[in-house]
Amino acid sequence: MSTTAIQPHGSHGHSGSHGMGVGEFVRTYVFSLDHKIIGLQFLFSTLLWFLVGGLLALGIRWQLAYPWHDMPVIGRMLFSAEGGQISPEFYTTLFTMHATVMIFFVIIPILAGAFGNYLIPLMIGADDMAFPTLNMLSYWFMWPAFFFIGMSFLWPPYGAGGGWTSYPPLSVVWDAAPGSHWPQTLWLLGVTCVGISSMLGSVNYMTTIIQMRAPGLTMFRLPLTIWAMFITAILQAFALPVLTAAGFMQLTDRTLGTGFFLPEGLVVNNSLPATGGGQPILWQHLFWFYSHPAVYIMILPAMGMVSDIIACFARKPIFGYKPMVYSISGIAGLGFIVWGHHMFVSGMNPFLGMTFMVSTMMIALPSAVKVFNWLGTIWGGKIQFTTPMLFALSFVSMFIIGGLSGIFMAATPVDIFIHDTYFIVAHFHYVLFAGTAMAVFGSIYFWFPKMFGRMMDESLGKVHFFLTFLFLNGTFFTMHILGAVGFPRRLADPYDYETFRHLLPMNQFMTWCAIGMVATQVIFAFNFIRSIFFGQIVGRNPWGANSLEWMAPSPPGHGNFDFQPIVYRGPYEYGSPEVDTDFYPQTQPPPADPAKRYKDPHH
Ligand code: HEM
Ligand SMILES: [Cu+2]
Repeated sequence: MSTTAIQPHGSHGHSGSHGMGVGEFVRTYVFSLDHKIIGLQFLFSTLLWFLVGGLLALGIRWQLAYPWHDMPVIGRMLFSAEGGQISPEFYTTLFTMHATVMIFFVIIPILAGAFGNYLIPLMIGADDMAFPTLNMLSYWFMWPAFFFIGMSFLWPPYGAGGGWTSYPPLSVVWDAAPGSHWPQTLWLLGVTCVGISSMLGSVNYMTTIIQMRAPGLTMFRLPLTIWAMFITAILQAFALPVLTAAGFMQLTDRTLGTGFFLPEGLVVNNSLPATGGGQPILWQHLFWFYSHPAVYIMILPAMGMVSDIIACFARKPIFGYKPMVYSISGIAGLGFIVWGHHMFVSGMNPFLGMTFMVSTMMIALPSAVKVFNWLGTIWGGKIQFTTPMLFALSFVSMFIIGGLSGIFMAATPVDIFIHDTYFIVAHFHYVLFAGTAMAVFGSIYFWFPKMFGRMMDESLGKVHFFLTFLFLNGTFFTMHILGAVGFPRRLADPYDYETFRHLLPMNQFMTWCAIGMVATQVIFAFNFIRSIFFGQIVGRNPWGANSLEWMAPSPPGHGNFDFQPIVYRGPYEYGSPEVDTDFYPQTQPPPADPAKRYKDPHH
């Protein structure tokens, strides 16, 4: 392993809580500039929001399985006025808040905020981010967002109900959704703050990855996690300003009487809105110009992390490293020209619809390259079925299901039939929950020993994996069947329509699977919290991995490395003939004796 000892950075931050004043505690753990602490702050906050989002989902599921039945226990607490039942207005708030929380407060910030922050400097051999203060701000901008969304939810009587997509005119006309007067405005402010937070993060990630790589770490020696974070940061930097500007326009439509998104002569609730002359469809274009790339912001980092986990536990080099990099870039590039596939039924010109259809289908190509390369990596490997590996393998297989349903929907004639049905809900839960969330779990189990210097319990981890996997398929696979027969999304009582009444038992099955899935997460929470304090203590590199973060102490001190890392090769040299171990750290110098060096037979 490499060498030159360097002075660790300024000594503050080397924990040891005794003798630490309040000011120092606040500087070290609250307004910290250290990327690791900021990453953990993001991790803890997003895991808490994950719990909130999960409970909101159970509220939705309760109504779909037992419409207008009293909700056990919590019903009386939450809506005593309605006799413990969910009202149609509250149902609207429930699905709006569930999606908002999961997308803007869980998936996006856990990938970029938690893992991006924690891993980028460590995996590139740097001591911190390029702009630590900006980094701290990016976390603290989440708090106004938490506050605004919390207020928007709790504001009596119902909270925001415009859906996570906030389509006008519903979202612009005051009180178009009952009681959404203030909550919708607060919702917009909240989402704007998340946008600012992400933007501060992405500028920092791009600069850090370009500028601060350790000596010898060329771009094509970067772990795929870092490539994915890099491309995601670029996606964010180009897509986000559009959403932020559009959100701002919606705010002024609501508060200052502009008319960007309201058509002329619109009548809502028997009153004529004062402004008009705008275009509701304009919002859809602007929103999806951000939010389609955003679905890749919600999966590319997961794909990167899964690649690292799979190579490590197959004990083999990643199959097709460069094609992987090019497909991440290809997915990101194509992601900018497909947004119209969310709008096939908006009345757009059919020719335009066709270009969106074709470009969307093209995304299947780089996606398939990635799946193929993951399979190629596993093929013939010495697979170790650790908990992180199980989650990573589940990511790959579930992403295949989610990707395939995406290709169905990309075909305009098919989508006209299934748009706004549970088929769509099935699709995005396969990519976002069965995909990204499972990758996040795998990554937590994988990098936990680095973060806390202790292991999570493997047996509990496997129980957590198998139950989650079972219940998630029970919940989400069934949605395809519902969707195929037209069961509508976002409706408090689809059974108003006689055609859907026979689907009630299927919905009850899904609801019990969903309850099982949320309950299973108690095992995870227990394991996570217990392991922070009592998990088995580990050294620097418990999994026998190659990338730089595993060369730093576990957990790394302030400034990360206690030596200057020098990089000799890429991160995937597992099973190399040059060494006796089946891994070959990026910092380990090649054998001194040239005869022992491996010669590529193709050169
Ligand atoms: C092979 C790749 C994919 C294709 C071809 C595809 C295609 C589509 C299409 C055509 C729709 C619109 C359907 C409709 O509303 O009628 C859609 C919706 C959606 N997709 Fe995908 N998709 C793909 C991958 C992904 C991934 C990777 C994610 C997230 C990680 C994702 C998340 C979503 C979400 C959240 C929606 C629904 C948004 C909403 O209406 O609320 N998709 N997808
Ligand atoms: Cu899309």
